[in-house]
Amino acid sequence: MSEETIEVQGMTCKHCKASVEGALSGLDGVNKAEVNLDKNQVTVDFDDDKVTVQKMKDEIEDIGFEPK
Ligand code: 9UX
Repeated sequence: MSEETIEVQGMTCKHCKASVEGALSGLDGVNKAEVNLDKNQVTVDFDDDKVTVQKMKDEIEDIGFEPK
């Protein structure tokens, strides 16, 4: 398992938080995703044999937020 923190712009309310956490949690290989709204970050625990940071960023973009 690996842990990575991704900067994400555009998350302002608890529904944004839930959307990003839900989308990332739905990816195969993601164990846990937790958004910190104050910091504009999502911290993800994942299996790096199954999923990449790029794939997670693509997913965040697909649902309308801006990963950095
Ligand atoms: Mo809250 Mo987020 O009303 O795109 S869902 S701002």
